[in-house]
Amino acid sequence: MRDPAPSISPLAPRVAYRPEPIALTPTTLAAFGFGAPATAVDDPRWLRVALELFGDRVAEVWDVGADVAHGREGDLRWSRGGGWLFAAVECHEGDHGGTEHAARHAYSLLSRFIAANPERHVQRIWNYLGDINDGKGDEERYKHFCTGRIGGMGDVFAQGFPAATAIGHHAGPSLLQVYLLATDRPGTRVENPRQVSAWQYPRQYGRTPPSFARATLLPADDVLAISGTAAVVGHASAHAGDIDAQLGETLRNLDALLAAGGMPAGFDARSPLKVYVRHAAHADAVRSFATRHLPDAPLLVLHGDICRQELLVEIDGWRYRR
Ligand code: 3EB
Repeated sequence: MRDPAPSISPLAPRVAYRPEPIALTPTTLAAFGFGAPATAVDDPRWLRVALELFGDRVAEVWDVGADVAHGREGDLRWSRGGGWLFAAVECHEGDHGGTEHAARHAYSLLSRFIAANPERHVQRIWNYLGDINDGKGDEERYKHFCTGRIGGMGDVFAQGFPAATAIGHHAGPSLLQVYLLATDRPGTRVENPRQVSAWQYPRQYGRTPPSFARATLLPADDVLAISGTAAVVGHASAHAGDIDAQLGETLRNLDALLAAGGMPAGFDARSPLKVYVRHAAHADAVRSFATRHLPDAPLLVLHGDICRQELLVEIDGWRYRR
């Protein structure tokens, strides 16, 4: 006789990069295109992130190996299956009275939706806004975003912040895109011993410190979801103006995060990564760094602004144990 279906948790979503166009299947939780539309896909699980790709047109696909339901509610779209939940909000700052209020709106919608669902443990969240470094000092748009984000987070984030990415796109100042991965069981937050936790950054970085964890170990401990990671040591930006030195420092931070999360060392074929590059002229430097130091990692290179003006590059992604 066959064993009954095991009651252990389903595996984390598998993340893959595939040439566009892609077909969404019944077990696709979410899929992402990048840059200007090539293919129109009318499905709540499909999101076109407003960042241009360097290189061939590739989509990112999350598969949960279980049937997925999906729908839309106003600015929010969602999907769920196998204990995992994807939710995304796209809105326009002009409809909400600016960056801070749009961020508060997006996070309020997401936190209210999450609180009403069994998949209420937010593990990972991505934020893309336009002209992220515009504005001086405390008036920088990223800093307004940070204030609106914490204002909209609500109780579902009170247990601890998820891992996150916040990057500037070049599709105009108005569009805000926020999407997340949540699950029905808690994960484990991981901080980087080389870095001050973001929520403890000193006042010089803004009134509202950024609310994110450096990484989360997803339930079942089989994958580390890695936040946007840059050349930040302690709380300071290192190697201003030097792309190669920032890449080296970023990789030291990533290695330290793997160790802190109890993951095997190194980034191999089980480590899909994304590199966000501020200046198009640095894309080649990123490629040659990756060829030398990350030869086996599936890699997307995207054109995006990092939330501190002096930072030229940031890397995020996943590290699967097996
Ligand atoms: C840093 O280490 C770089 O505001 O959600 C990285 C990842 C950064 C996420 C965020 C910001 C965020 O502070 C910036």
